[in-house]
Amino acid sequence: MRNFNIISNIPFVLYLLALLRWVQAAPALSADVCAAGNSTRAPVRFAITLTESVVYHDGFKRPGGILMNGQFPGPLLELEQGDDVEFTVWNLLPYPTTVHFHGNDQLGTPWSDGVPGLSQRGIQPGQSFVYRWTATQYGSYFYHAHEKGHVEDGLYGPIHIKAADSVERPFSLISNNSDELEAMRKAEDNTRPIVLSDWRHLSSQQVWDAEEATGLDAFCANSLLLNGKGSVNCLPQETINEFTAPAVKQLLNGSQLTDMGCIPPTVAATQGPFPHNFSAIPPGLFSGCESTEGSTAVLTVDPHDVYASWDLIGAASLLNMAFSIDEHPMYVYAVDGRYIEPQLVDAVSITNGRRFSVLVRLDKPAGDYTVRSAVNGLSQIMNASATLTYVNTVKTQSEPSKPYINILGSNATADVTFQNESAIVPFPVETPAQYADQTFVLNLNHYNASYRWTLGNSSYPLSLEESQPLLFYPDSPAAHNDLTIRTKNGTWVDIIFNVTGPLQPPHPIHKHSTKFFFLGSGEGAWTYASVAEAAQHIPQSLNLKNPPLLDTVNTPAAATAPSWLAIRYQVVNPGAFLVHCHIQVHLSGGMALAILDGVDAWPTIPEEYQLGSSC
Ligand SMILES: *[C@@H]1O[C@H](CO)[C@@H](O)[C@H](O)[C@H]1NC(C)=O
Ligand SMILES: *[C@@H]1O[C@H](CO)[C@@H](O)[C@H](O)[C@H]1NC(C)=O
Ligand SMILES: *[C@@H]1O[C@H](CO)[C@@H](O)[C@H](O)[C@H]1NC(C)=O
Ligand SMILES: *[C@@H]1O[C@H](CO)[C@@H](O)[C@H](O)[C@H]1NC(C)=O
Ligand SMILES: *[C@@H]1O[C@H](CO)[C@@H](O)[C@H](O)[C@H]1NC(C)=O
Ligand SMILES: *[C@@H]1O[C@H](CO)[C@@H](O)[C@H](O)[C@H]1NC(C)=O
Ligand SMILES: *[C@@H]1O[C@H](CO)[C@@H](O)[C@H](O)[C@H]1NC(C)=O
Ligand SMILES: *[C@@H]1O[C@H](CO)[C@@H](O)[C@H](O)[C@H]1NC(C)=O
Ligand SMILES: *[C@@H]1O[C@H](CO)[C@@H](O)[C@H](O)[C@H]1NC(C)=O
Ligand SMILES: *[C@@H]1O[C@H](CO)[C@@H](O)[C@H](O)[C@H]1NC(C)=O
Ligand SMILES: *[C@@H]1O[C@H](CO)[C@@H](O)[C@H](O)[C@H]1NC(C)=O
Ligand SMILES: [Cu+2]
Repeated sequence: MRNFNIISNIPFVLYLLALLRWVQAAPALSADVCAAGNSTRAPVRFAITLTESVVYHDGFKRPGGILMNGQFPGPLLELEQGDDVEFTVWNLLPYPTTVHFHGNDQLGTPWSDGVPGLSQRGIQPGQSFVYRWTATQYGSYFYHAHEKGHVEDGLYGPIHIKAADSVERPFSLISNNSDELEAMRKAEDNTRPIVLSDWRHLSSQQVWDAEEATGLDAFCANSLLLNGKGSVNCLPQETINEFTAPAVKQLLNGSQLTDMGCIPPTVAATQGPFPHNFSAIPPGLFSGCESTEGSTAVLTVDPHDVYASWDLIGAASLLNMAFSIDEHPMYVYAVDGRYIEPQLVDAVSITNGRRFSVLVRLDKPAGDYTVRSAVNGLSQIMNASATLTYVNTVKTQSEPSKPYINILGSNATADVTFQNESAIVPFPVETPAQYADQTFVLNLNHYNASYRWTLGNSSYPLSLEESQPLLFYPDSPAAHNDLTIRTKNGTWVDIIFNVTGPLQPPHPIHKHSTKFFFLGSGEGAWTYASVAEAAQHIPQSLNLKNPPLLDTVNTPAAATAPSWLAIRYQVVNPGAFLVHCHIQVHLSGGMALAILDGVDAWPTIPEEYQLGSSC
């Protein structure tokens, strides 16, 4: 035990040493001189120092981890709606990087969106960058790296924005009892994050190098983490085989899943008709499971509070996960930082980039309950667990807790209910314009290699992260090509994601800047010129009345046929923003597109954000 503590403190010691080194070498801090904005309220100042370290998140020794102020996940940023924020990133990593505020609309501050090649240049080693923005929205968000695959090295942390008092809560749809309502409000005020992520034993650079060397889509992770903690629990091959889904067995054609529970890269159907070099696959990419004894996250609850509230944050880089707390149903009351009519469910399925805010009633016998997450999807069999423990009370629980979900992330018993995305009703309802001014159809497919992807007519090269940021050069030749779309301010825009199949996993599509209305999705080819035309043929698949407002949504899996997904938004925030797949290896492989929103009303960039400014 003592030994473990010393090991877990090494990153912190390194962080202090690094900080000391930086303080000696750093130029005078210029942030104050460059401070902008005329808000009467002082801005909330928050700073993270990025350092590289050997880490042991799942008990496996992993060089090249990223820590934020010596921590992982990064420290919680807590705000109140309306706050102005000054988020400073000190980069002590040996390479440039940027930080993005996932789901934050960056209304009026497109220069703080954190996308290299679009809104800024990478923050160089030893340099800092101040992201200034306003918390116009409330709810659950997170910050994460947006350069190369740094998010896979652990650069992420939670953000919670307390809703203004004037914003109506949906809690009276759960109960009208005043004690219950007070308990729910109090729980909401004390919302804590549960960061769900996946973890690889190879660094993001090693994963990318391996993709280039093998030509393969590296769709396999080493472990799942809950609040940054976890273990590798190699399942016996018989268990893996027993749980292999029939559809996967068919793909495997007589072979079996790897010891990491992944589809072997030699299964041609999943990697597409492209050349591969299997001898360049490093150990641990698809197989080579090594069990570890890592640490377990503990969530404490006090039953006197009656309710607990959590932000479930989908910070994975690769995998879709099911999540549940044994014997504790959850009221999902917000999705992607926007209230909904509460849905009472036993389990949720959470994709990369998605956030659910949930209320849980603490009415079970006091004791310990297993918190479970498991990959749900066909690509891998893997799970993780944490513990929910009742404190400040006498424990009366008599048996081990009963699971809602199994290691496949499926219902463990017949009566378990999953959150249903199609049944989300926003609170309050907002209605989009009934017709769009412009429609873009973006094709999602492989592009010349298993690991390269399109979003639209072309594949967005990773090298563009190092080019001149388009926010500063909206009229350059680079801003007029297949890698950008252009919209006019105030107009309504439809984007149809046309998954041209065959055999693609769901792609978690994330749009930067303001949220979008999720109009619908379906299986089969999208053969329509517009949503209006589609609505005449498949009205049941499109919701123009009370669609959810989201910033991240999964395309339907294209298992045997193509699939599609339609979103609509109004352009209100001129600037250069990315829309992309939130699976990091797909984003690195080009599944991204730049939206030059409101090119006719382009913003004037403040002095301190001009390229080459010393701020
Ligand atoms: C701040 O106020 C000054 C003086 O009133 C004004 O000139 C300036 O444009 C304002 N700046 C911002 C960022 O609003
Ligand atoms: C609480 O009261 C409101 C207004 O009368 C009603 O719409 C709502 O359904 C009630 N909630 C519950 C849980 O009964
Ligand atoms: C399945 O395996 C058999 C025997 O090895 C082989 O003949 C056949 O071509 C395979 N089918 C596919 C779809 O790969
Ligand atoms: C395949 O990878 C191996 C190991 O990295 C390498 O030695 C070999 O040259 C590669 N083959 C081709 C055709 O690139
Ligand atoms: C996965 O689930 C099994 C069955 O509940 C459990 O024994 C195991 O500890 C879980 N694995 C991890 C890494 O938590
Ligand atoms: C899970 O739910 C499905 C659909 O309701 C049901 O068919 C299946 O039997 C359930 N699984 C278990 C293990 O009960
Ligand atoms: C999900 O909700 C939609 C819309 O209410 C409904 O049509 C569908 O049957 C629900 N699906 C499940 C699995 O309950
Ligand atoms: C991709 O493949 C197409 C043909 O399928 C070819 O025309 C194009 O040049 C290739 N692009 C790259 C970048 O290799
Ligand atoms: C893709 O190419 C077609 C044909 O040239 C064009 O009509 C369409 O606008 C392009 N789509 C995008 C998103 O650039
Ligand atoms: C962009 O359009 C929105 C919505 O019509 C409007 O509120 C906003 O003022 C416009 N912005 C600019 C810079 O014109
Ligand atoms: C959408 O994808 C289908 C293939 O599934 C393709 O035939 C069609 O041309 C695509 N639509 C557009 C507008 O590119
Ligand atoms: Cu993807």
